[in-house]
Amino acid sequence: MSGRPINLCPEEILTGAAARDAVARGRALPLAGGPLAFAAVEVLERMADGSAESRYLAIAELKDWAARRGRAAEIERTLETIAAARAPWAGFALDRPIVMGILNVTPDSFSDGGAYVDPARALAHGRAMIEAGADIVDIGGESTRPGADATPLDEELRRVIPIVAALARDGVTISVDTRRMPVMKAALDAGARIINDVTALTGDADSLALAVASGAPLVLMHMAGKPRTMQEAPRYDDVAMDVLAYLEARIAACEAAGIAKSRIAVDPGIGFGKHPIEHNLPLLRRVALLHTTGCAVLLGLSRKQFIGRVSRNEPAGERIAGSVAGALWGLSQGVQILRVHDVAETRQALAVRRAILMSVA
Ligand code: 8Y7
Repeated sequence: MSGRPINLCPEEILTGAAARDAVARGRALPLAGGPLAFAAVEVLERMADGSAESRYLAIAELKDWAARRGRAAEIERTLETIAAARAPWAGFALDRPIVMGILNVTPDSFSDGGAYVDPARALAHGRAMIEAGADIVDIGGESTRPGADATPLDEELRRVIPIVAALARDGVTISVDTRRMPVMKAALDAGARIINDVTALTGDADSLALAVASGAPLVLMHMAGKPRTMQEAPRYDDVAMDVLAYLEARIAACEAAGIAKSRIAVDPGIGFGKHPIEHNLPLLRRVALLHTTGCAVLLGLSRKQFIGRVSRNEPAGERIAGSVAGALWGLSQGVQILRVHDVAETRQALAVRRAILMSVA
């Protein structure tokens, strides 16, 4: 049934026994098959001018509302997708938060630029993040900070591949942060397991075919425009609906090429072609909208600029508490994977959250 695009963002998210009880009584549905449940949704309906009209409906009200509009079957399918258990991703069951630690082997990254260009220091930092509780180490050799110039391919390979190979020899699960097919291929050959592409396989004409052939799990991130120019004039009709539509199109392109959805994690791309306040904040508020893809959701907000903007304009190194707060927000919305610089601090916060949630059976 066609009509105006309608998206559902899970709301009234419950935890623990309250979640189980509400699901058992049919008042709520599991959120992505996890321990949280949602008892209501924000219905986002795309208007003719592109903007989103919003209404909040309890699950029971939603069914009547959809039936009156002749959209009952479609809304039912969407709810089923949001509620369904997620397949394991990259060998992780997704029954607890997955922490991806960031290892930038670049001279010019915004938060740790230059700290880990030296291979010995990069290796030590990768190992320290594993010690601190990282599940994955994300290795990148090209800065995607706003305005950054492209790194020559041979330079990106020279920075990334030796570190991938050394950490892979330790048995570390590695994702490679790159938009270039030759870097993906060399990294997978050197022992990386996961492709993390901020261009969602649009940045290199050969990357989709490589992703298909490799069988590797993927992170597809939303970015508006290219890093060089993305922050110049980002604009959206409705940022959350637009990001979801882009990611759905990229998932469809991957599926058409032969990639199973279970291999894909989606990511809203905080800070990539987004105004720090006007776009990042409503996108984070509605991050649960991404569960309608049926894929695992990865969130990367560690040390990003918006944290300083909503606080006291702290520099990147002083945004750790805000980063942890944002990570906890993501978990409260059912996000399964967190990409962070500060693994120990994030792990501590997760342990406290988990202990509180588990204290009442
Ligand atoms: C992200 C990312 C960066 C992110 C994913 C930074 C490479 C800027 N941010 N990859 N990469 N998600 N998947 O702040 O948010 O680390 S680079």
